Amino acid sequence: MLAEEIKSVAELMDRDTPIAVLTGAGISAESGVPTFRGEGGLWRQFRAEDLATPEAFQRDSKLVWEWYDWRRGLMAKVKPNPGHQTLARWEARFPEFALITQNIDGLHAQAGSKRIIELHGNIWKTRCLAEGQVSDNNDVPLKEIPPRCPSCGAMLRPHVVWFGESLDADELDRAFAASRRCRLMFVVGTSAVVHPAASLPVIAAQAGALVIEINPDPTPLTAEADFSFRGKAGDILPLLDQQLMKISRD
Ligand code: BV8
Repeated sequence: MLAEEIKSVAELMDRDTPIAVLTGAGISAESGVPTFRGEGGLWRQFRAEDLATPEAFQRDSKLVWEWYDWRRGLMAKVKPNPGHQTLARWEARFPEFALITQNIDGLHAQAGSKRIIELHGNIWKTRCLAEGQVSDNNDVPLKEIPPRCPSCGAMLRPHVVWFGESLDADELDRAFAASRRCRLMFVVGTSAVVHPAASLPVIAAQAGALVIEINPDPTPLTAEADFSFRGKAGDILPLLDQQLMKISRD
């Protein structure tokens, strides 16, 4: 069954097929990054939804920065896994390939992906609350909490999208366009509950794309997916890649 499904999907992946991939925290799970809603998704007694909000930052910027500093410490120790690496290879193989991620861990870029639509920002970037400029910051641990803008002294915030905040309009437009354009939409390692990201596979399907889900657990998207691989990203993506290589050799 799995081998046939892998073969069927690989046979759909011609070089000129426009492909879009939406990834979530699950693709980084095998690298050791805790997911949001799985075990280890908690931090002290808090949930992500309690801390990743402008209200939480307003109320206690030090606590929110401590959480991000802890996550940055974790993410600094982990490496991309074969799931990330396969997607970086596919970007080079398929002329029309869009990688859309909800993740802020930077692992797709570390794996070699160049064109990444980061829907929810990036944990390795800060933004000045006064001037708005975005800077890279890879200090682990942070030199001071909360960090301050070196040019104006105002407090910095993580350059990520919190619950209740709008996503960057350009990034979101690129994600919608890629979802409408693609003929295959892979949905890898997401519980498909956070919007507007969770609407992208629906938009793709409505535009005529086939949706392929890769997730050890079923999600609200499973019923809509044309293929649903009950497996880990680090296993299924390399299996698809091996089949692709086999087909191009034959
Ligand atoms: C917005 C950055 C307009 C910060 C994040 C009701 C309906 C629709 C929407 C809403 C609603 N109520 C509220 C909303 C809006 C809200 C939302 O969607 N809430 C949800 C919880 C219902 N959305 C927003 O607020 C968004 N903004 O809508 O703007 C607006 C403006 C003003 C007022 C209202 C609306 C902003 C959302 C962005 C939030 N920021 N991250 C940070 O990370 O610190 S979201 C956060 O969750 C991460 O980005 C994460 O990626 C994302 C989604 O989670 P997943 O990636 O799916 O991770 P999760 O742990 O859930 O699942 C992991 C999956 O992997 C599981 O399925 C597991 O089985 C699987 N897995 C595990 N191991 C593996 C694996 N898969 C493959 N391989 C493995 N080895």
